[in-house]
Amino acid sequence: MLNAKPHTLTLTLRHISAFTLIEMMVVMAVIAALAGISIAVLPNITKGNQVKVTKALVIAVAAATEAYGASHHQIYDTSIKQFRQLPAWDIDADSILDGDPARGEFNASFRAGDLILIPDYPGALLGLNTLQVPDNRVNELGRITDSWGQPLHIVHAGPGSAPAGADTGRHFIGIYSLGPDGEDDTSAVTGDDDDIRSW
Ligand SMILES: [Ca+2]
Ligand SMILES: [Ca+2]
Ligand SMILES: [Ca+2]
Repeated sequence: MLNAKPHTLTLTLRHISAFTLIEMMVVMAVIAALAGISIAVLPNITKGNQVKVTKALVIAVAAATEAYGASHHQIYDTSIKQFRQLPAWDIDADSILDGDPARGEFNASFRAGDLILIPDYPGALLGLNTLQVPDNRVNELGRITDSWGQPLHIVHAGPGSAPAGADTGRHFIGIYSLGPDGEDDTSAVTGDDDDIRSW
């Protein structure tokens, strides 16, 4: 009995030591797993926020263009010396939302709807006092950009030819972002359709 007690005690200590080591390894494995999960989840959370921010932006821009009402601007084209009716907000018809005249070559006081006398007029949108866009969302050309730095796009459509999901009964103006993949899926889907649209 006298010899048995220390022996038992030794075994118990060894048992505790071994168990603690296994526990520590389990805890470390759990921490490693959680860290791995966090790293894997983080980009998705960020992407989700970027999509939300861009969705809010395209809706705000669409609301401002909608409130303005006009689907065309009358432009005096100095190259042909006559007036032309050009699509409001995208007078060069490249589907990229035009920029801020104050940042382009047209550097003068300006109100949306003013007559434009130069052919390379960069746009009217940021001249609207109904639209507030943070400076970090406007690029060097004065164009409004999405969460991935790409300029927003615009689609004009006459009654009956508006894109799917839009009100087709009137002239339609929609604003969209190319989305995370940077490709235009509203004109032609490339891979997944991840475009972020106002409609
Ligand atoms: Ca354009
Ligand atoms: Ca896209
Ligand atoms: Ca795509």
